[in-house]
Amino acid sequence: MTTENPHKTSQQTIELKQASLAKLPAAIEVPNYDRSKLSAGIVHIGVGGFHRAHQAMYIDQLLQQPGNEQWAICGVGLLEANRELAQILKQQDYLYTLIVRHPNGTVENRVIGAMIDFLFAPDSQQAVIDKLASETTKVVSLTITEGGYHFNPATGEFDGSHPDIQHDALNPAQPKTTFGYLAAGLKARRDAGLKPFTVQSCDNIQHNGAVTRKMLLAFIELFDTDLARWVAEHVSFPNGMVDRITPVTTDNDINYLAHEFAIDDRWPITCEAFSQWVIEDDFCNGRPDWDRAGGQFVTDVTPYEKMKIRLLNAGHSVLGLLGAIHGFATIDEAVCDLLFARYLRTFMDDEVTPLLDALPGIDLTAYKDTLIERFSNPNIKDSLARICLQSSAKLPKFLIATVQENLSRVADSQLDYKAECQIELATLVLASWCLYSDKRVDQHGNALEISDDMAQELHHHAANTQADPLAFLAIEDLFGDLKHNATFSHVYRQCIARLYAPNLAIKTLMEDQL
Ligand code: CS2
Repeated sequence: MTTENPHKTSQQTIELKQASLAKLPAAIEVPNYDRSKLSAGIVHIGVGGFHRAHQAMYIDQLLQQPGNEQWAICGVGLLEANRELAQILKQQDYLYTLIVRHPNGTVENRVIGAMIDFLFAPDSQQAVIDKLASETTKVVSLTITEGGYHFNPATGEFDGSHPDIQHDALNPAQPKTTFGYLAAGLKARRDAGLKPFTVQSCDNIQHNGAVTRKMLLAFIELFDTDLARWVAEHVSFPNGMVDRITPVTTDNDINYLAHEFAIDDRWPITCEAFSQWVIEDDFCNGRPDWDRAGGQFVTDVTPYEKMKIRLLNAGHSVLGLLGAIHGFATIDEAVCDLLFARYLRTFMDDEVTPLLDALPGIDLTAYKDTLIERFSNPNIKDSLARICLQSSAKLPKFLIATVQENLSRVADSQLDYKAECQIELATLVLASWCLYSDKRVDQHGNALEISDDMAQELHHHAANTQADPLAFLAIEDLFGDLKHNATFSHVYRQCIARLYAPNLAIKTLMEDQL
């Protein structure tokens, strides 16, 4: 561990590679296990920053304990956008630096050695299927984001309309999507008389295992009912709650390693110190001892995931949307504003906490205190752009579900609902999302980037708000029937009227909602 500028060096830059590990300064921890002895029992699809800060770090911890050599990771990238990552990882022997930044300025730097191969699927389709079909592959884990699961957020049913899903259903031997590859790999195993692998979702979705199972089966049903039956019977899909705040890598991270330690790592990952992984122990073909690396096995992950998604992720969205309209750039900047902090805390206390089950061993007040501390970490520059990215895939589960659950406690059109539930603070966030999608500028007129698969639809509906204040809510796939709920639409209309009034000052509206 180190605090500031500890090992400034004038030496020549060292390229991060297996052969150069021994030359790295002592302040950088390196794998103390023999990577040449490892084999990849895990194939991971979707090697983003989160996977490398979370699951790969857990495996790295495990590999430091003898007897776990079979649990290294082979990464798989399905998207054209992964081409550069594939090249960089290969060049660096799949090594990268994890920069863990504590709130007090302490930094821990560790080279993670858990990944030993990476397959870029667009160039190596058969190699990916062969890897999935290989007997040594025991677990296939996923971080493919909410959108990768193809479910309709309002109904929870499989949505097979994506052109790539349709392609894969028609051409199961030449897949493009995660589901297509999983089906091809599982089919090859069944045909070869092998046991299947476990499919372990590490995405931020409630009941991520059950959702993966339901969507994958619905997809396979489209073209091979026998295979679907076999998968339903033999494959396990454990649910899990994952947590670690991991901002997008920037040049600052690369420059930090170059300037402080003369290390040339082209894709390091920065993350916070906190990390949590709660897993249901349901693996059909063996598993790593995640609990020996800091993970926790439980029989039912439901209350943990609800707590995390409705407090942490929703809290991020509250700060993200309101903060973006205010003109803030990062989460820490937003939460260090006293009004934003109070708004967030009141939202968590009044609108979410009453819906959460008590959890043995978890003190919700302490959990919320810790969240505010984590969000305030000045060394984690988590951009609001990352938080607002793909809001259409996030908000239905993070925030809209909370509003719906609160509303279900009162009869529709009950305008004196406040004794039963609170919805004001979340509603302002949803109305702000409408403004954000409509105007695409902050309150000072600066452009806001909208990166969302539904960007056009969001904009199209939001742009009708002047004519019909409830226009945005017509997107039923996101809002369900909220538009027809008299209690909700009353509060929402008030928010819209104020958000669309001249000289918007979001903080005044926030203050008034409190
Ligand atoms: C964030 C999450 O994407 C988001 O909106 O809330 O990525 C969050 O940082 C992680 O879930 C933390 O575990």
